[in-house]
Amino acid sequence: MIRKMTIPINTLRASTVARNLINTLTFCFLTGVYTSSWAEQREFNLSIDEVSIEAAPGLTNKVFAFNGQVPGPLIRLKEGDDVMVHVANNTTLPHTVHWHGVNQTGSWQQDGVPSITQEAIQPGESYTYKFNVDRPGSLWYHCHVNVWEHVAIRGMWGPMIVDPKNPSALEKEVTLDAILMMSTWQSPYANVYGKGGNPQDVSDYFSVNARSFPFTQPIRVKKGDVLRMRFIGAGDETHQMHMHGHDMLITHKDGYPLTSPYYVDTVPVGPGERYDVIVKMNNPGLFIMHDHVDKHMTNNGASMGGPVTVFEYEGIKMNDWYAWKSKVYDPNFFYSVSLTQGYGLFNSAPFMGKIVEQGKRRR
Ligand SMILES: [Cu+2]
Repeated sequence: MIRKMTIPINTLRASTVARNLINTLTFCFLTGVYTSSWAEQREFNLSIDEVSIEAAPGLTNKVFAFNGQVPGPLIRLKEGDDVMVHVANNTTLPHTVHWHGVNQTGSWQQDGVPSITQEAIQPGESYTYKFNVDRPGSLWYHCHVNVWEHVAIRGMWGPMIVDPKNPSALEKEVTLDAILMMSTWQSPYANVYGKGGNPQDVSDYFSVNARSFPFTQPIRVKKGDVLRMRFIGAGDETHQMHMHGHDMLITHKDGYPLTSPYYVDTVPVGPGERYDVIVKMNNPGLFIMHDHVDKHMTNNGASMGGPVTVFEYEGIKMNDWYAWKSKVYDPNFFYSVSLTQGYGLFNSAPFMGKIVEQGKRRR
């Protein structure tokens, strides 16, 4: 008598998975190709919401905010990952999302440009983007509809950091990471959706991570730290970011590693640009970093404002007259905490705005 043999489905599945894994490992070992075998599938949700943020003293600004915050959430990936992002437009105007720095090889329809690669996502509608992150580095994402308003003065941008498969020796030394997204504001349109950002309009507030001094934050370090700052030109003006007391080694431009990294004390961050700099924190004290376009150091003409931070070394005494003596410290203002937490999408509560009520959305 032949005994009927039954194998539970789960066991079959498990053995198939194990066999595939062994095949993959063998393939990788024999060929040295690790790319596709280790690519992760990552799936995220992004909403676009109408909220207002307090960008500076006296400036409450209505924005179109990814997940209700400006900057938008940090998206952290690894080179080669396959990404799916579901975007829900909860606002009163159309938008798209462009993944700036992703080359969209073989996936040009995912490039997020209205009337070129897709129809804009209408109010109340959703859209799913699928693409492979074929380039590592400091990337970002932003709307591509009426960019002079939505991107320049309405906060539709966020960071997307793609780790390289093979970081340099210096990159491996980094002990502290920070993301600095530069932009400007036009207060006459702060409360008027659908207007602003035209050539005749003048920016009167200037910010890093959507806040102007004193609403910005210090970067707390200790001697021996190796700090990487990723500057992103998210707005419409060039910002000359000048760090006191230290040499900044520019290692990457627009996510690409430089064959000859070079030292600067001022980084020119223009619209769309990204610069990665690595700084050896070896000079204890309190050192400012600020925009050297002097008028950017004001809030609506009043000094001191704008995109300012201070490197506060551990152990340095703060005098009573120090501007940030009583500052409530947010260690994640430059996404420094999120950047230690691996891969995924990271919201940040302090960046969240207040919901703009229905009926008050338009002028
Ligand atoms: Cu938009």
